[in-house]
Amino acid sequence: MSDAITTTKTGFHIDRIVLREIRLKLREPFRISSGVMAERRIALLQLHDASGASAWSECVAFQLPIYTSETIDGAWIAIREWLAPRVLGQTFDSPAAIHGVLDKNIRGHHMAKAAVEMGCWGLAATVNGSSLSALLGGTRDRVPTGISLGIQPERALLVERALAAVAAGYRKIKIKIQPNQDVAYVRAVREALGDRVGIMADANSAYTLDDIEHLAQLDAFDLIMLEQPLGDDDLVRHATLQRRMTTRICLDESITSVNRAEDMIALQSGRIINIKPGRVAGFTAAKAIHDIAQHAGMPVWCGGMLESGIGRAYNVALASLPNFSLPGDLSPSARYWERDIVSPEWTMDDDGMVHVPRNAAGIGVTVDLEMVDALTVRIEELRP
Ligand code: OSB
Ligand code: MG
Repeated sequence: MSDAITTTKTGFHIDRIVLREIRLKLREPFRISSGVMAERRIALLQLHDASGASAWSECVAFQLPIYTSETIDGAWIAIREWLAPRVLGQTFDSPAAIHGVLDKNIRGHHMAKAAVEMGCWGLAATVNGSSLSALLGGTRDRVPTGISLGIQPERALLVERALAAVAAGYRKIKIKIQPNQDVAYVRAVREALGDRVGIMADANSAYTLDDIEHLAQLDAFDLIMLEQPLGDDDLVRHATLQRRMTTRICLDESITSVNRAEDMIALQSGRIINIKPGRVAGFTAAKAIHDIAQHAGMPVWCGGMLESGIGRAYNVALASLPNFSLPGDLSPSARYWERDIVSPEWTMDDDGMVHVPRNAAGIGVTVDLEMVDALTVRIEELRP
């Protein structure tokens, strides 16, 4: 095994892909400004090569188009009909080649593309005996973790959650906000927590420029950042808002590609980027955005999509790159699920750090196939 880990080849061949949907109940419903989720419908891929090696990946699209336009059902069709056929039966020298293969003349469908593209990174790591983090160029073996707290019906409940999160060791507290549950909620958390830990807010596009003076009130709370206050595709108005606020704006939904990240930097639409590999069509674009931001002196951090332990493995590997300098939304398995589908489950130490599995080949966790089979509601085998 240790011999394999030192191998530097990155080639792989994709024989077949098993596409399935599982349903996994969240321990409690998660509410953002655009909707609420109580259960995750998750598309999982298992990519197989001829030697019998395989790697799992996860499509992060939600059931409903409340975050971006993608949905699990649309992604299912995109993967089966257009994306998987481009890689099945093919040999590739490097997973870095996959992004272009999937992107050519297929618009959008980033989360579907990412599921295939990242699975190829996972397969390359597995076949070639490298950890996903090392294959990607990650440098750290522990990454700091923040928690994203959904919108609560009352301020007191939010404060209670925030205090518990700080006690658990989290390095950053992110508060979901929406009109009428914003300034007073943030103030309550800041008063309860003092300056023990960084606080931020995420609006998931709930505001318009008509709210500019209202949003500027958030400047009073010394937030690390305000995430995606305006439209998901709106870089120009975010620049106007950023000029009016001292709080740094972080873009999430708006950054769908390397070009959008360049545009954000050029237009000064914000000062921080939340990178979710699913949103940008996979690791190749995620790493390119990381590199561009690093060059521009702009911090990035790794967002989350309420992933299972499979998606989390990819996020943790990504977050081990050097410019992921702010804590990611990388909560441990137990924050989301009664039981995760991987072992070991993802955990966080008392210092709020997640350990990057850099000593194992592949994604670093083992999938509990019995559990996944029991949760599967549909399955298709894709062949060349
Ligand atoms: O905007 O980052 C977001 C969850 C669902 C939809 C959008 C977002 C989120 C989160 C959760 O903030 C992050 C996590 O996985 O813990
Ligand atoms: Mg967000």
